[in-house]
Parts: sequence; C-alpha cells; structure tokens
Amino acid sequence: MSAPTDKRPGDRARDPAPDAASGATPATGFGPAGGEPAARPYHHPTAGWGAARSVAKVVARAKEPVDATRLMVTMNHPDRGFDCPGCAWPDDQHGLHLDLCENGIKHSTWEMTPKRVDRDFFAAHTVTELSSWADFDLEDQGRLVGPLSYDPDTDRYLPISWADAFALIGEVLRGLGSPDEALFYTSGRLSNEATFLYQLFAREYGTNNLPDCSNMCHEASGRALTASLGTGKGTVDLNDLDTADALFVMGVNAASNVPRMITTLAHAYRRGAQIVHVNPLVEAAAGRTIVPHEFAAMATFRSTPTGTMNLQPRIGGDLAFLRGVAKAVLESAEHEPEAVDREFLERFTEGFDAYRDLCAATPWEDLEQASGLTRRDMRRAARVYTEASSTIVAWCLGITQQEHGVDTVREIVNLLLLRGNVGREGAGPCPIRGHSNVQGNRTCGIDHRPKDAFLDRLDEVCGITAPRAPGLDTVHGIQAMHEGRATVFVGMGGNFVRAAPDHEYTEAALRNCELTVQVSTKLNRSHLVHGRRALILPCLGRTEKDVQAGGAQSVSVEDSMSMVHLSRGMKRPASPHLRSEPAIIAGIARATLPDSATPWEGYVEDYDRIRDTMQRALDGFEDFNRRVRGPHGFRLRQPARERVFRTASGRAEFSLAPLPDPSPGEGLLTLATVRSHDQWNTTIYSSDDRYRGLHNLRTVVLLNATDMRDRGLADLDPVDITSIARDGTRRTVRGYRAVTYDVPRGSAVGYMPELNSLCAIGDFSPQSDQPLMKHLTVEVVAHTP
Ligand SMILES: Nc1nc2c(c(=O)[nH]1)N[C@H]1C(S)=C(S)[C@@H](COP(=O)(O)OP(=O)(O)OC[C@H]3O[C@@H](n4cnc5c(=O)[nH]c(N)nc54)[C@H](O)[C@@H]3O)O[C@H]1N2
Ligand SMILES: Nc1nc2c(c(=O)[nH]1)N[C@H]1C(S)=C(S)[C@@H](COP(=O)(O)OP(=O)(O)OC[C@H]3O[C@@H](n4cnc5c(=O)[nH]c(N)nc54)[C@H](O)[C@@H]3O)O[C@H]1N2
Ligand SMILES: [Mo]
Repeated sequence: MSAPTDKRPGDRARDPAPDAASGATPATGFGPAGGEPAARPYHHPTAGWGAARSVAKVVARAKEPVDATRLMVTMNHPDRGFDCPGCAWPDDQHGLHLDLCENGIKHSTWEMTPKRVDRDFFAAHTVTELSSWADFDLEDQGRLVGPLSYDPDTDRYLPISWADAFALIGEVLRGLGSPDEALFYTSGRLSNEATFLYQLFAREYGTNNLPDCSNMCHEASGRALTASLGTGKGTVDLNDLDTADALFVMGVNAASNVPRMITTLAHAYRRGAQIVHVNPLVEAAAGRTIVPHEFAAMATFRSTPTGTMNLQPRIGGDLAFLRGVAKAVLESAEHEPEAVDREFLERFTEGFDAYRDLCAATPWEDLEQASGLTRRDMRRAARVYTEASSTIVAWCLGITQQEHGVDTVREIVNLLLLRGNVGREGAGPCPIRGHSNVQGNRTCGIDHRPKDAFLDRLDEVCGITAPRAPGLDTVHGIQAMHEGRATVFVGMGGNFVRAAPDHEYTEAALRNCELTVQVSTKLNRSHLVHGRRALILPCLGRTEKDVQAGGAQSVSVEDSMSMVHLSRGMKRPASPHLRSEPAIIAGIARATLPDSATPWEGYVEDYDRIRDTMQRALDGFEDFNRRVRGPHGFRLRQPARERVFRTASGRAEFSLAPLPDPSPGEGLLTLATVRSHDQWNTTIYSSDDRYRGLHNLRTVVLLNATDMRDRGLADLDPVDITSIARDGTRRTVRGYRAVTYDVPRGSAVGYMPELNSLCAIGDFSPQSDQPLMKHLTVEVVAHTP
C-alpha cells in the first residue's frame, strides 16, 4: 500500500519549523489548514455534542469505526483490554467500565489509522522536502511499517533490516570513547517492562544518561515531595478524592488534559465538597462540564458544575498565594486553636515554628504583589480550607514548569501539614501526572540521578556493575550534544526536537550527533532533524497484539495514584515487520553488549520473566506476576500515606522558601505555554481550542484587555513576540495574533510546542532543572512586516 503521494501536503503555504533567529514564523499555524481564524473567548461551550462530533471526526479520519467502537468497550477494562495511552488519571474502581473520554478515544484511534508510511513514500520524498511539511502532515501519513536508515547520498530514508539496524547501533555505541557520550531518552508511554529493560541496558552499557519527558513535566513535584515527605509521588487515591471535603485544583486544564478527573470533580460537587480552582485562566473545569462517561447528559446538554470558587493568580504567583492562605490559617489559629492540627504537627513534622514565624513576618502587601490576588481572596481560600475536615491539593504543569516549582510544591505540602492533611482519608497531595506511564517509568528505573540503594540492588539481582555517577537530564543532555560531549541520541518514543525547549538550539544539537535513533509509531519532526547517521525503528503501539515466542504478551503501567495494572493490545499490528519495544531494546542490547550476562532473548520470549526479575530488583513489586493479574492490579506501597516519612529527620519537613517576585518588569509580560483542547503534546489534531473559544488559530497570544489597550491592539491583530532570556539573548516569533482574554494583567498565554522556540536552553529552574515553559519573559508588539 502506498501513501497518497499525489496529495502533496508540502504544497500548502506553511512553515512548520519556525526559524526563531530569522523570525520567519508565519501566522499559518501548524495543524491542519483551513478557514479563517476566529476567537470567541470568555465562552466555554460545554462538552456536549461538540465532544461527540469531535470524536466522530477523528474516528472517521481513522476509518475504523468498528474497531473504534470495540476499543471504547475494552479500553481501561479491569480484566481485559489495553490501558488508555492518554493521560495517567486512574481508572474508576467501581466498575465504571465506560469511564473514557473524548481525548482518550482520539488518542487511541490516532494510533489505529489504516494509513501507512512505507518504502514508496520514502522513495518519493527527500528528508529536505519532508522538512518543509507541517507537523500535522507528517503524522497524518500514518503508521511506520519497517526499520529505516538515512542515506546521505540520496537524502532519503531507505529500508534496512532489523539485524543491520541493531548492528549499526552496536558498532557506534561500542566505538564511543565513553558510554556517557550516549543519551537514552524516554517519553512517558513506555511500559514498565520495556522501561526496566531500557534502564538495565543503559546501566549495563555504563551510563545513567536517562533523560525523560519528566524532566520537562513533573520533575519539580518529585523533588519537592521527596524533600518534604520522603516520597516522590502523591499519596491520595480515588477513594480519597471521593471523600475529601475540599479540593484545590491548581495549574491544570482538566477538561482538556485530564478529562476523567471531571468525573471526580462532578461527584465531589454533587456531594457538597468545595472545589477551588487556582489558575490565571478560568478553564472549562472551573465552571460546568460534561462528565465524560455520562452519554445521556451529553445528549441533553446537561452539564454539571465542577467548581465552587475561582482564583486567578498571576503566572508564577502560586507560592505567594499558598503562603497567604497559610498566613491566614495561622492568624485564625490564634483565636481558633483547632484551625491547625497541633497533635499532628508535634508528632509528625519538623520545622513548624520557623514556618509559622516566616508566615507572620511576610507582609500581606508582599503576598498580594507576588500572587496578584487580594488578601481577601487568600482569606476566603483559607476559610474553605479550615472549614474542611479533609483537603486534597491537586496540581499540574502550571505549578511545576516554573522557576520556583520545587518551592511551590513544597509550599503546597506546608499548607497540607498545618491541618494534618497527609496520611489520612480524603486528604493529601495529588500531583496530576501527564503521560500514561510517566510515573511507572521513574518507579522502574528511568532516573538520571538514581539512588545508590537502587543501583546496589540492581547490580546484585542482574549481575551488572551500574555506574554511580549521575547522568544527564533533558536540558543538560541537549547542551552536551550541542557541545559535542554526547554524540548518540536514542529516543524511546516521543518527539524530542519539538517537545524540548529552544528549537533552534536543540535542532543544532541533534544534527551534531554521530547517530540518532528514534523508536516511534508515526513519522514526526524528530526523524527529520537527525545526526550524521540516523535510524527510525517502528514499534507496536499500546492497542496492538504483542505476540512473542511464549505467546501473546501483556505489559504493565502505573497510573498517577500508584496503581499498577496490565495492558494488553487486541488489534492486529499495523505491519508484520513491527517489533515490540522490549524486543527492540533487547536487539540493541545484544548488538552492543555481545558478552552480556542478561538473558535478553529469554526476556522477550515471555514478559513474565522480566516481571520475575523486576520483583526482585524493585521495591513493592513482590509477587508481581500474580498481583498484576488481579482485576485492578495492585497499589504500590506509599509510606507517606501511613505517615512514615523517609526524610532525613524521619518527619514531614516544612520548607522555608524565600518569596519570589514573579513580576516580569516594566513593559514586559510573563508567558505560559499550554496545550489546546485538540492536541496531544506535539501531536496536533486540529487548530481549534473549543473550550477557550478559539477556532483555526494556533499562532495566538492571549492577553489581558489592559495589556491589549496599552499596546494599541485589537482582537486578531498580528503581533511579534520576543522572549528575553536570562543571558540577555532574544528570540522572536512573528505574525502571531493577539486575542483579549480573561488573564491577569502582565500574564500572557500561547501554545506549545510552537512557542518552544522562545524558551532559551539556559532558562531552566535551578531547583528542578525544568525548562521555564510556563515562565518566559516576553515583549509583545504590533507586527512589523
Ligand atoms: N488531551 C491531552 N491530554 C493531555 C496532554 C495533551 O497534550 N493533550 N498532555 C499530557 C501531559 S504529558 C501532561 S504533563 C498533562 C498536562 O496537563 P496541564 O497541566 O493541564 O497542561 P497545560 O495545557 O500545559 O496547562 C497548564 C495549565 O496551567 C495553567 N497555568 C499556567 N501558568 C500558571 C501559573 O503560574 N499558576 C497556575 N496556578 N496555573 C498556571 C494554564 O492556564 C493551564 O490551565 O496533560 C496530559 N494530558
Ligand atoms: N513549551 C512547552 N514544551 C513542553 C511542555 C509545555 O507545557 N510547554 N510540556 C512538556 C511535557 S509535560 C512533556 S511530557 C513533553 C512531551 O514530550 P514527548 O513525550 O517527547 O512528546 P509526545 O508529543 O508525547 O510524543 C509523541 C510521539 O511519540 C511517538 N509515539 C506514540 N505512541 C508511541 C508508542 O507507543 N511507542 C513509541 N515508541 N512511540 C510512540 C509518536 O511517534 C509521536 O510522534 O513535552 C514537554 N514540552
Ligand atoms: Mo507531561
């Protein structure tokens, strides 16, 4: 089957690779083309027929309505079917088999397309030509069907056998001066089993260079929770969310990015819980939303409220907001002693007195200035908090992709500790993880800073000698490639050149490599921005049957709430030449480490054998093969949930962060990059953002009415956006459209990944090493042609 080469998507006017240096970014957008841009902000059309229509469109595009319908009944099913490859929100445990969402369906059918990008396609298009296509058009060609190798003479990808591909990787890796010259990236969809093999291979080979998407996502949460509570994860489960009196929902666009959380919020509202949304934007979930599985409601447009209070801090203002709430709670405690949980504070925490003094010493004026909220707002939130007998604080990227992300997550914990809201029913911290298995990746060893205890055990169980020196994360890995210190990049999933900051710098870094290897399901820009030698290795997707010598295999994943369960694909693979991720890792390992003591082939024959090793090497995986086959799998032990705090002091530790001043400076704005409703990270399904009222418009910046007026801008006026990096360098995108939106003054919002070109490689948080994707300092001016 040949790709529709007559379609010539490259013909349409577009420029998918914004050239920040020359400022050549056009206003045409990166998604599918068509129609005039339109904006009807302040308008939250609730998910109703809109959602149904949107799903229908994607399912129709996939041309597999039967499979898509079957998919809906098997996805997230407790004892058969595959785990939704979308977000990491847990499955409903009460037999709600149809707890699925518009975006999960879109995401799964995206993988099930009947289109194929085969050898004829690559024969017809050079890499240079493909580089001029939009990201949407690249992925829209369909599934990759066989391994490919870049041929510099013809500037084309040519078919290569699996054996030759593995041999090439082995030869290059064995020839490096040091294993630390190679980077092994993971995007958060890799199964636990593949993850375990991947990190085992990297460490047996000799490096901890395991950058992952977490380095751009929830690294701050992991570090903060470890410092405060001695665990890198949240402590709550769905039962807690069903019993909490108050929920604080911070820095997340739940209706688009964690749609099944809406089910939880609607239940909470109906039983009378308070739901406080803290977000510079009033997102759809802060109002009324359709509960994903309530099809009857969808048909009758019956929406459910999912919020009781809205607070709009300035971008980066959350730490000050949280401290203001804590200050108000502590003020109340002076005349209402029960406002804080004295017994808990004395028995389980460290540093309370110093924290109380810090709050008392911080003037309200400073808190108002830094948060962008009034003291009245902060007192109102404190009232909700003190009146609730149990409280959960949930958060996502609005909190973590900030310079002070770690301090802010620790401040969330400080606030929870004041009322003993950790380690009891209905209470605790709840980071909302992104990719479906990003939490499992860390649990199973993807960590560039592994603990010695983890490595000691890995060495003993697997008979290797893992290196002890810390490895490189995403930002430092890119810098190493740029400077020639790293020369091999292996991407296990993901679309690294688009997801990473500073497109121009990152692209130069990858082009500087000796070898780039991308293990992928679909064509994407990371295949076109490659090293001197380059391979594309196509793999099975989560929806597909994985049959090995030992029969049909299942893999496991861990959700946001530490539940580990099996996932089994049921679709015929997109091509007989695809290999599973464990098989690809084993192939690379065998070619690189001919004398390896690891039974790579045995592991691939039967994934139970990988799990048998994992249960000996990893904490909490005892009896893995049996327990994972239970109806909902099993929950990993969470010591902090039992009030066991594995910190230096053995107690939950208060932090004493200085109050940051997040104001951008005179005439400047703080820009946060976010996702639209119709995208999955670097995959754009359409140029619409339904809940935010934007249509056919991705090259957009949302501004406060006063900021628009100050710049003499009217809606949809073209503007140029220039970021000012810490080192003074400037990056510009041109011809974007400004749209008036309900955001605080001084705050601006636009879309990732287009705007990643504005995020300088050096602008990362010193606390988490995360790029400041929600905290760019920018200047927005009327466009000059
Ligand atoms: N459909 C869909 N689902 C997804 C994804 C997807 O791309 N598409 N991506 C997945 C991944 S990997 C992740 S990590 C998650 C991401 O899920 P989200 O965290 O919802 O991702 P963003 O779209 O980046 O939105 C961040 C939110 O933070 C708010 N925000 C920005 N700055 C601040 C701030 O300073 N303070 C506060 N309080 N809020 C702020 C923005 O207004 C926005 O609502 O979603 C996952 N689920
Ligand atoms: N400016 C800005 N940048 C950001 C963010 C932001 O908010 N703002 N968010 C960051 C965050 S939170 C994250 S998590 C990263 C995401 O970064 P990545 O995880 O690197 O990017 P994705 O877009 O999720 O990856 C999509 C690609 O994965 C491949 N793929 C899909 N399914 C499979 C599979 O089953 N196996 C394999 N091997 N490959 C598969 C497909 O080829 C597809 O093109 O982006 C980060 N970048
Ligand atoms: Mo993420």
